[in-house]
Amino acid sequence: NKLCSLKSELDRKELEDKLNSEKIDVTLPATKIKVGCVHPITRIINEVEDLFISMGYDVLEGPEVESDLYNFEMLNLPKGHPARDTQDSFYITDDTLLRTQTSPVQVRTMLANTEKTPIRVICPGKTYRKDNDDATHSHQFTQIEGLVVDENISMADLKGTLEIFAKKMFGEKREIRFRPSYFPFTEPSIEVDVTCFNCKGKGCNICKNTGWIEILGAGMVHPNVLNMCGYDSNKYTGFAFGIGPERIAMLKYGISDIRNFYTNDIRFLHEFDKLEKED
Ligand code: 2NM
Repeated sequence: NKLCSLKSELDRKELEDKLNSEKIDVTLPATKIKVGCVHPITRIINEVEDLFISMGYDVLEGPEVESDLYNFEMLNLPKGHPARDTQDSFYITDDTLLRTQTSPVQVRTMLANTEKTPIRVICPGKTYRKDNDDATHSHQFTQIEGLVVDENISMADLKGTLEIFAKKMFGEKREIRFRPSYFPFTEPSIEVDVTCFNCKGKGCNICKNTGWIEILGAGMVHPNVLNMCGYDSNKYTGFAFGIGPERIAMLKYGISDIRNFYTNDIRFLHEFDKLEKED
């Protein structure tokens, strides 16, 4: 009997020791787990994709290593054109290079569409140009190019589309204006301004006191491009536009140096984490 009570006393002590040593303070703060966040450029691309998908566009991607034919020739930039200078592009061989824009994806789309059904696409992705990096230039950047081809597509369709884009990205009260410009692959070509979202048109340092900010380039697809891509330019017309997500992000978030997007300073990237949570 003495043994029995000794045993139960020892068992009790063992349990007590175990409970004491394995005590968990449930009031202690949890160990913080570091989580990543969406890159600001990816945020812009996602936002633009969502908008155009809601308007019935498809999102298409294509190769970053392109042929000279699709990157230049088919876009009405014949051999000898200054933009084709080897000084400006990353050539890999005589006729392959890192794409300088995402329009070769649209060339591929038109060529593949033998049925000539209406095309409504945006093509986001990485692009490359042999620039010296500074506050406003990066040798690798991103683009979102849009293309609509069908019968009876006009400049008015382009204007309505870009107005919706400007309002979505910069606020419902924004207005846009077209200025004549030049691109080899569009005719006529335009540059698009939006009324300044900062000063609402009064004039400030963002809009350089003009009340307007340039946001993108666009135009009606050049008949040469349509014809080379297998379309009868007498029957079909189209519009195209090129958006620079870096530029949109710099304007929207007030970032003055493009290199911030590519140096991957965690403190910079996490600034956008806060915005993410507001969504
Ligand atoms: C821009 C400006 C104007 C453009 C043209 C084409 C294509 F393939 F249809 F010919 N894609 N994108 C275009 C037109 C791009 O970027 C500033």
